[in-house]
Amino acid sequence: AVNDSEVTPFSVPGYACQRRCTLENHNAVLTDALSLLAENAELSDEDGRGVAFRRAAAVLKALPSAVTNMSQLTGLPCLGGHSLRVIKDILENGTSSEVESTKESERFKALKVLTGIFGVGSKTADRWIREGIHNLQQLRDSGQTLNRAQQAGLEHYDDIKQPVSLAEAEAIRGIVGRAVASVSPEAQIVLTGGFRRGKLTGHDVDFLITHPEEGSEVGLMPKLVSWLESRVSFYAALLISKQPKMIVVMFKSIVTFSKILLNVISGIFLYGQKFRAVLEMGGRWRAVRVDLVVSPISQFAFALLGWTGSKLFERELRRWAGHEKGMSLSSHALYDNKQLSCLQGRYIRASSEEEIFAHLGLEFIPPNERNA
Ligand code: TTP
Ligand code: MN
Ligand code: MN
Ligand code: MN
Repeated sequence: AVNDSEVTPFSVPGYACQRRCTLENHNAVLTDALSLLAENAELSDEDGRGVAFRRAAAVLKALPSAVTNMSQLTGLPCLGGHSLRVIKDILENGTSSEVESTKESERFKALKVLTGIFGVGSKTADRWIREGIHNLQQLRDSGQTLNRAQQAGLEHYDDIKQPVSLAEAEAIRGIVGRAVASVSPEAQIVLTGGFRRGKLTGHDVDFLITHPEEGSEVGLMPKLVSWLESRVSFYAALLISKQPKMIVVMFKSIVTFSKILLNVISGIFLYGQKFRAVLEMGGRWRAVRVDLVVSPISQFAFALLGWTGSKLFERELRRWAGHEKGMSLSSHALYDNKQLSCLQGRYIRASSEEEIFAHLGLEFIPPNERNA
C-alpha cells in the first residue's frame, strides 16, 4: 500500500509573498541543488532561468515536510520541466548529474571565485575568464586594472567570503549606532537584511537609518562617513573594551549612489541613499561588508520592507503588486498605476510594513517568515 503522504499532493499559493517561509527547510538537498543552478544561470547572465530556479526552490522551501515522491508535487506552482527533472533525478539517484557537472565545471568555479571579489560582477568575470584568468593568483599576475572597490575586494577576499556572525553584526550596530547618534542625535538605526529575518549569519550587515523629522536625514550619510573616517582610532579603542576580538581599524567608503524620484504635483521629494562600505575589523583583522541606507521617514516603511528581503520575496512582492494589483512597489514608494485622475493620488502612503501589505491585499508576513 502507498503511504498517505506520498499520494497527498502539497499545496502552496503562487507568489512567494503569499507564503510563510521560516528558516526551517525540510527540502534543503533539493533547494541547494536548484539554488546552485540558479546561481550558475545568474552568473551566466541568464536571469530568466535564474529566477525560474529561485522560484522553484522557494516553493520547496515552503513545504511542511520533505518531498519523497514526485506525485506530491502535482499542481504546485513555479515547478517547470527543468526543475522537475532535477528533483526527480535527486529523489531517484540521490544526486542530479546536471548539478554535479555544473559544480565541477571550470567555468562555474572560475565565475564563483572571481565574482566573489567585492565589486566584480558576472560581465567582468566573464571577460577575465576569456582572457585566461580563472583564479585570484592569475588575476594578481595579469596586471588587470582594478577599481577601488575591486582592489579592496581582492585584498580582503578571504575575510569577505567568511560569513558574518550575529555577534559581529550586533557589534557593528554598536559602532554605526554611536556614529549615527553623534552626527544626528535623534536619528534611528535598524538592522535589516537577513539578520532581521532571523538568520544567524550573513554575507554582510545591512542597516537602515532614518530621522523622525522629515528632511533632517538629508546630508546624514556624508556626515556619518566622515565622522567614522575621522574617529577610527578612537572607535578602535572604545570597542576593544567591549569586544576584545573586534577592533575597527579602518572604514572605507567604496561606492555611493543616490536615487531621486520627483513627484511634481505634490512637491514631495522621494529619494534614498545607499552606501556600501568595507568595515575592517581586527584583533585578527577582518573585513566585513556593511550596507548603509538612509531613508526619509515618509519612505521608511517602504525602505524597511525593501531592505529586509529575501531577494526573492522582494521580487515576488513587486511582481504581485504589478500583475495582481496594477501597482508599482519600490523601496521608496507604492504607486497605483490605475489612478489616472490625479497624479498626486497615485502615491499610496504607508507608515508601517503592515499597512503596505494591506494596501497590496496581502496577509502580513513577519520578517522571520520572509525567507523565500
Ligand atoms: P543582501 O544583503 O544582499 O541579502 P540578505 O541580507 O538577505 O542576505 P545575507 O544574509 O547573505 O546578507 O540584501 C538585503 C536586501 O536588500 C535584499 O532583500 C535585497 C535588498 N536590496 C538590495 O540588495 N539592493 C537594492 O538596491 C535594494 C533596493 C534592495
Ligand atoms: Mn516546518
Ligand atoms: Mn545582507
Ligand atoms: Mn546587503
